[in-house]
Amino acid sequence: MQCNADGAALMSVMRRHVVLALLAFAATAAALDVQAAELTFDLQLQEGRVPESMRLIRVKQGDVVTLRWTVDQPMLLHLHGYDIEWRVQPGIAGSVTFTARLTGRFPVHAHTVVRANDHAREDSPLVYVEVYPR
Ligand SMILES: [Cu+2]
Repeated sequence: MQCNADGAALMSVMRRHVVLALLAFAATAAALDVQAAELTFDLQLQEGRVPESMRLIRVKQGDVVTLRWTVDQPMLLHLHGYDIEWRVQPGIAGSVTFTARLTGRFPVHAHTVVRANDHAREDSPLVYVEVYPR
């Protein structure tokens, strides 16, 4: 009988440890969730414009942001401030992923691809990325 009672006490202690471990895990997961999110935005360009409802992208500092573009003409896209450039083509979803380290408001605009590395022509911004402090 004594042996069974000890066994029950031991089980009780073990259960407590499992619960504490689960709580610790949940706390870690919550902390990570507060720190950063992975966000993907789908942007469809038609006749050189993004629909108005998609023109403002709001994220928080530290978020990992993916902009996935569908376009109707080849272009070179440019995220100012972060100075990231990437090429997109019709028929291929062109993505760019970056970590939003800088806060502020950053325009993305297109450099129509006439020749390689043509920077002569800059159109007005397609979208703005707004990065808020966490
Ligand atoms: Cu530019």
